[in-house]
Amino acid sequence: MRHHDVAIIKVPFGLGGARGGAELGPDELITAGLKREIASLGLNVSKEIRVDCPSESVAPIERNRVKYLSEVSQVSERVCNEVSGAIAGGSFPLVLGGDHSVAIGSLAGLSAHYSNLGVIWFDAHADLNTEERSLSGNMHGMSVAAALGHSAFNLSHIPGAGPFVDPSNLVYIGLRDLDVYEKEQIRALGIKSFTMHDIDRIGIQQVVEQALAVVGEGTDGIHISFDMDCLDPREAPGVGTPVPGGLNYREAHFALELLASTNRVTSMDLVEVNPLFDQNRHTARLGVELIASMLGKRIL
Ligand code: 4U7
Ligand code: MN
Ligand code: MN
Ligand code: MN
Repeated sequence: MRHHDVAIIKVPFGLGGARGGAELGPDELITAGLKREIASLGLNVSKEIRVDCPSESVAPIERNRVKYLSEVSQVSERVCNEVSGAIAGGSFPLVLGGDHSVAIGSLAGLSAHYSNLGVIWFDAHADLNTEERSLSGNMHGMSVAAALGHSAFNLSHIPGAGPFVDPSNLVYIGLRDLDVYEKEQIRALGIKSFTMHDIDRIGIQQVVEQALAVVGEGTDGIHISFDMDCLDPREAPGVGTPVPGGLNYREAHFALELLASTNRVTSMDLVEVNPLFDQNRHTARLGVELIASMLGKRIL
């Protein structure tokens, strides 16, 4: 880690998700010992921000296409400002979700500081749906589309905000549940994707090294967006949209350890911890451990 200061940005928002509970994620991660873990790495929590999030719709839910668009927009704008402020203050922004729609704000905030940002998206899903093409209307499945500027979702009123990411600087790791439209998009845009099949075939080390070759080349920052559902549900049951056949415990840690050792990662989201489906705080504790690996924790 190049940074000594970590800004914890808690985003207790769940309206972008498929089912409630992700809004409880940030507090659960804190309770599971996140700050202790960061301190034991010799790092300093420079600030701990709690983004004010709506918990129920103020307008009637738009049921047909996209759910809670105005709430997601509001939260995105706030997260964008906090992430941008953290970077301006010299801290490593650590965004705690919340459902994955919070990443729209992260990427918007980052785009004000990086002209060529690399992004590694750890997820069972590609989150590439648009309002038009989504089968669920849930915005946590649209964050990448929003960041690529494909969605009607528009944050251009936020100073400095994007289209935030170039598809050639984006890599997926852990994919195993894609909608037809998402598959078409991945092919059409040529997004480098390491599915579970690829991880089985070449191993997580090769996957991360090849991913780094894509996001590390000519980029001025690397953002990790880590959806806990990239893990196998046996490792991480406490998520809103579990999919069998995911990363195991050591694969997830090893991937983040390898990324940490490059000293090139400049920000991270950890999202989709859903305490309502967790067992004995297992997923939150694993989330804390994985953040520690990303922040440079070594076994020896
Ligand atoms: B997550 C889904 F249809 N693709 O759009 C959708 F399968 O942030 C899932 O990765 C989205 O957890 C999952 O609703 C979003 C579905
Ligand atoms: Mn999600
Ligand atoms: Mn996701
Ligand atoms: Mn997912």
